[in-house]
Amino acid sequence: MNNNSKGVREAFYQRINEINLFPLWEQLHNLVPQAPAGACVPALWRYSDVRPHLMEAGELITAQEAVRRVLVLENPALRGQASITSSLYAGLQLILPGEIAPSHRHSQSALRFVIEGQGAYTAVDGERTTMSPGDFIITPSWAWHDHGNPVEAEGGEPVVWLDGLDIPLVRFFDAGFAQNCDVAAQPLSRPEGTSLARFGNNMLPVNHVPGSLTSPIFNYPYLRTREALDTLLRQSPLEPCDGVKLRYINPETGGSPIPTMATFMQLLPRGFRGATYRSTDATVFSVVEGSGVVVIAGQRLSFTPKDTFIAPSWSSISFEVDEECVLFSFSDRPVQQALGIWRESRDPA
Ligand code: GTQ
Repeated sequence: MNNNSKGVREAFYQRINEINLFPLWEQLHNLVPQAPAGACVPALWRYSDVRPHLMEAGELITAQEAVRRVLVLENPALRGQASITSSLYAGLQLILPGEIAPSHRHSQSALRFVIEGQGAYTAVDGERTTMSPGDFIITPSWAWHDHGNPVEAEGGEPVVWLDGLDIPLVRFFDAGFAQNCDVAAQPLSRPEGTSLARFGNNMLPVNHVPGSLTSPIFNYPYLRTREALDTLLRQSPLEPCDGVKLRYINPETGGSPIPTMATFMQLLPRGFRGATYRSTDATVFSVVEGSGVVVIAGQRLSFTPKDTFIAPSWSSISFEVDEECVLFSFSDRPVQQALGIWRESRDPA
């Protein structure tokens, strides 16, 4: 037997395995793949399938006891990891009239995208914002936040939103801290609307000194976003893949509102047949208005309002819709861009 025969090599691998070593050359192609080859698969959650379970959860446990009453959307290929993509977490959170989800803070950044119901609020750093369907709300890393649904004269309604957090990313870095507040609802220091007035009108307070990586706006109201998309649909050429698509920004920097997550809203006009594109940021979509079909890596998925679906990294994606559709989406794009590894490719129309 010469030195490079299979048996001699196997025996060598077994010996070095004893002291936690392995030969790179057996794995190099997996460790440095020619193109993204993650486990994440395309998936769609129909809101009509999830909602009854969420409402049942509302009877099983209070928001107070659960702290956050959320059904987590797990990628079918990443079960047990609380991940919708390899870097991001998503869940549907329910808060019933009269409930408070008590104040806490953590290193993980969160976004909320309101799916159903009126009248709930999120409080962030001493200011409340009332949540309406289609609003995009953020809770910065290490900011105290609580959610509530005060009982109005009419009795109120269940409120549901999509939570997007960078939980898997922070876990990857082993960099997560968390704390509970000693009071359920944090004390308020500013009237509602202050942040939006200060930062949400293409202006900044004259002596403002940027203090964090996260946007000082914490509710980006749907009404304004919708109006911008509608105007652009009538006045500008369509982008062949995206229709009309805008990204949310931190007005201090022009970058993403949250350092770890980019967020987008797009409008697909009636009869839109989109060109195919792909990008390295696996993307979570939430359907705001309209029904249609998305083709992800050759799989046709039909969507209707309030559904959630996911396009994995580097899988081809295109839209085919008969009705006008509005889609919210988020991904880890700013992290990849900061690292210089983000890529995108678009088919010519
Ligand atoms: O609302 O603070 O879905 O801390 C998961 C973890 C929501 C929240 C989640 C959280 C929250």
